[in-house]
Amino acid sequence: MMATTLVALAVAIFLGAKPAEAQTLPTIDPATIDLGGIEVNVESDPVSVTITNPQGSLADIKLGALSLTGPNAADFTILTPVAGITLAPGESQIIELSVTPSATGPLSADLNVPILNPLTNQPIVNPLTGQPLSLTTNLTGTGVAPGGGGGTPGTPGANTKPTVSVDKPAGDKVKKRKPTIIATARDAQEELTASDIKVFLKGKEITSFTYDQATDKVQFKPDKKLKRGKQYTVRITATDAQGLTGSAEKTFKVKKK
Ligand SMILES: [Ca+2]
Repeated sequence: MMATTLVALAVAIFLGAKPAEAQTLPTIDPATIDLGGIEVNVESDPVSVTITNPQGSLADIKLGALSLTGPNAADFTILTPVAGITLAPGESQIIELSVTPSATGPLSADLNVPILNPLTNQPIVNPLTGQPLSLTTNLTGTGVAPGGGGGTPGTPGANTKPTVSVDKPAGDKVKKRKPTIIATARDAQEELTASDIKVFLKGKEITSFTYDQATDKVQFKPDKKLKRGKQYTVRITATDAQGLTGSAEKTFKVKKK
């Protein structure tokens, strides 16, 4: 008996039998969300929309199975499973979503929230359109290239590879058989550490170098005396946290006496 009465009431309201009651339709807020620039294959921060069954509404509503439609629906994720939740008059439900762009360029999708009659589980008909009542928020954004940016809002600055240069020997000849070799290795985005740097002499890795973070200087001496009249190549690489590597090489000869 009670249930029948409520169904009749709900239908009457949503059929617009009483024009004043039409204002008590559930709402979704906001109607549009721009997520801005999001790096490709990186999940955005969550954004939220709120479904409200307004105070003054005379019937409960039930949220149906949420869906995403539109050209980039597959890139968006509904983080809050809310299907089946019933909202009494005055109650709200927040739905969180995120986007993980699969490609660069504009993104667009619609979140659709069907509104059901909790007693029948059937869609409530929007009295204004005669169509099943479904609330929609349009989500937009832009997939941007990793490390790219070009000033798109919300885009991290470009990452650049470390810069490396060999300072000493300055020329292509050295007198000493154990010459001091000095290089500079720095990164524009981060403070490098010795573990980011590799030093090779004639292709063999040297681990006895020092790296001074304050001056960005790499310094070492060969373990063994170099041979006079022979040519040597020193190679120094530096790799940043993102895996970008910069390097420098210098070839020099040990002078004959
Ligand atoms: Ca860098």
